[in-house]
Amino acid sequence: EKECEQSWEKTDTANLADEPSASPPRFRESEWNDNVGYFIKKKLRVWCRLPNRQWELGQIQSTSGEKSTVLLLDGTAVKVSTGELLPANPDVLEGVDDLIQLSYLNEPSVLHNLQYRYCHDIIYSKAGPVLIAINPFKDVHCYGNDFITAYREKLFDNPHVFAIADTAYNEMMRDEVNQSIIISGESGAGKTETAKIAMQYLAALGGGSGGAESEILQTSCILEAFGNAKTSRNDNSSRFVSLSLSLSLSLFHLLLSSSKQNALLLKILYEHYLNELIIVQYLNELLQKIYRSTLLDVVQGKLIEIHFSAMGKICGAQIQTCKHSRVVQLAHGERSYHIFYQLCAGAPSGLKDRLNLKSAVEFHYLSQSGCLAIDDVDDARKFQMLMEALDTVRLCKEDQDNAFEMLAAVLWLGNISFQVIDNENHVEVVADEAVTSAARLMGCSTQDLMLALSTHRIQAGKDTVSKKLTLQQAIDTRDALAKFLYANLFDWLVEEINKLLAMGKQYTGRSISILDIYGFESFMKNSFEQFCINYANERLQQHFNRHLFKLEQEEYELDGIDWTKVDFEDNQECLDLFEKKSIGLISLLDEDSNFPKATDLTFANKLKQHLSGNPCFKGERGGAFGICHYAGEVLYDTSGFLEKNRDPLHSDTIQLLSSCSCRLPQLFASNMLNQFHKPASPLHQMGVLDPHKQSVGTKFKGQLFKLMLQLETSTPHFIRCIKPNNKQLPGIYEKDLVLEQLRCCGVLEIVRISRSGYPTRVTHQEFARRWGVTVVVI
Ligand code: AD9
Ligand code: MG
Repeated sequence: EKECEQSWEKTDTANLADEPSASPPRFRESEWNDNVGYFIKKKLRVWCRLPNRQWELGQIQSTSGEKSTVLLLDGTAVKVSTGELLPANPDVLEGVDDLIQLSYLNEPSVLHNLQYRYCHDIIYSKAGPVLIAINPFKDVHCYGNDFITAYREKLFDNPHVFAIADTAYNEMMRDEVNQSIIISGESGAGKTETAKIAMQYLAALGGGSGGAESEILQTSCILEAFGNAKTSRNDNSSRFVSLSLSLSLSLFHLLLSSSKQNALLLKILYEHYLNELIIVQYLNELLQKIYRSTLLDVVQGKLIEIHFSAMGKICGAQIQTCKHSRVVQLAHGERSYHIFYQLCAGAPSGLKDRLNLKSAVEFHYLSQSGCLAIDDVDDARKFQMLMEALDTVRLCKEDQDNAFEMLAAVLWLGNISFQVIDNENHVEVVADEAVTSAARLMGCSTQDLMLALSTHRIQAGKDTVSKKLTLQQAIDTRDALAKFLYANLFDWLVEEINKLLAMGKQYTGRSISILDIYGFESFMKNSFEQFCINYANERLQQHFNRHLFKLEQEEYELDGIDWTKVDFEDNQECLDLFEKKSIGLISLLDEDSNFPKATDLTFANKLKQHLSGNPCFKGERGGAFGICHYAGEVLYDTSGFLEKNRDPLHSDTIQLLSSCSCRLPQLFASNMLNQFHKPASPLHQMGVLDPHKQSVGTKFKGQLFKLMLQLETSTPHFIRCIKPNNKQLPGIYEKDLVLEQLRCCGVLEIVRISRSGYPTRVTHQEFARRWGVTVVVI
């Protein structure tokens, strides 16, 4: 807090409410040199960049040639070149709600304005149409029912998530167009909290139709237990990494069945333009024409879609998520999904006995990272809350028990160990408590499980030959089984909740989707997981750019407005790097994943060979490569890339699961088998898509594609969450860190566009509908 306050001691904040008309005339920053004299005469404040690159406030005392003497707030005088000065805004503009209102729009002014507000616990600001939310890392007391009422009744109009949710709601009701609230930001910036705050508001607003709203709010608790984990960046980080089958396939099927022409056109588009949003728009139009609706079923990250009745009452919700890979391996200091620790700490004794549960430290998957607890979090208490939430969404006791059995099975699988039996490193499973418990919980015989984890059956002509696995192969098989069970459990749970949320309700098609997508990540060591996460963020960034820069400016030009184009960072090159057919990162990865002799190192070399021409790619020594993302450069380590992309699960394991007597393993296995035995669709026959060969990376690309499709059919509202420090502590505002985040989401450019653009817009039809006069001739 102290750090925050110091810089403001000498600033006059008393006349915040004054008319901003007292501000000097705006001039372009390029005209600054001509106006220095004016600043001296009027004793106006300036930003002065010191040798340590930090900007400080001061007043110009004198100027000679290229140098100016500036008196800083702390009384020291410094001599700097005039190029190191920028105009500061007058006191009356201190802490304005919307950055648009600033007379001088330079980086230090924007940073200062946000910092000023942050120090006064005002964490929300506007940058034109975008809401900026700076994570307070403490309770800022602005989410109570009194605030909800005040925003609803328009007594408050200062920036807030509630105000965004209110606008989305009103626009949905008024224009009958679906809305989306897209929340982005780095890991730990506050996206999930913001999504919950938006849900809280919408639930309050649309409540009153039989308790659907409380069910919806309770889903957060369940999703977080199963989908979130502690990482080094965030104690409650959302870890939804997609491994599931691309549902965009079903979209293609639908379209194909509609017309042959469309199919051909699609094929061409797919082959040439998959990395362009053109196809998304095209599909959209097609969809709207053919079905008069949008498809609302897939996604990755987390998308909560809240449905409203024509009267604006909540009539249900659907959650879309995707699967993860955080069960078997953890970095030091991180945790696996919260639910495991909650179950170990909070299960009542009867359940504990049935599952043969021990404390978390005794399970290898949990103890390996040296981190079992999170400060100030009581896992046992959280488990009680989870049980209550499961009851609220009406998941029956039997299903709850089945789910807990699967969790315990995963934990016991992790404790299974192997014993080397010959000098070729072949192994047998150690027959101990771990394997018997895992087998019992899954509902198979211990013998079968031991066999499935230590041998691999191969079809040789008509005979089946059984081959023993090496230690590493056996460990991989065990881990793949654990991951498979967990990923399927999560999907099953979400599906069950969706069914319960939809039960007995008629959807009107009106909805507000809240997208909370995992943030951009850059660690010391970045692997396949970060690769997927950052790719998703890159796609979302393009959606953001398109709506706030490209479309907006195109509209001004179309309307013939005299308009100087504002440049923005286009990230198309980076997306091409990922998506380009045959020579994109994903294609090259697929190619090597299917090539038995390829290694992580040969993969890295192949990338260097093919991608060095793309300015966003940086070949590094050894098995590493760098990507220049919109948010900064990230160095990736290829070790494990090929394996993670292949997602190995032997048919032996699937067979084992189908033979289990417990319901869930059986169900998971049959889902898996169904996927393989689906009749080939026309697109597959055309050779456009082949789900049998789809790798993790390609499926992920398909899911993202579908997400963009859904977002493109709704009116977007953007919230940018900012992380003010890496310590997860309140009151610390690290300017460089904030600036980096503001830069990479183009806040300054958005403000520039918004303040010279239209304040609002409606089409002729909308205008006529809202304000038109009906003439009745009698
Ligand atoms: V990640 O990409 O899932 O790793 P998020 O979702 O961006 O990340 P999250 O919402 O989990 O971050 O926020 C991190 C922590 O910041 C929370 O656990 C809270 O302790 C804290 N936070 C975030 N927003 C608020 C807020 N509006 N008020 C109080 C907040 N605390
Ligand atoms: Mg999150």
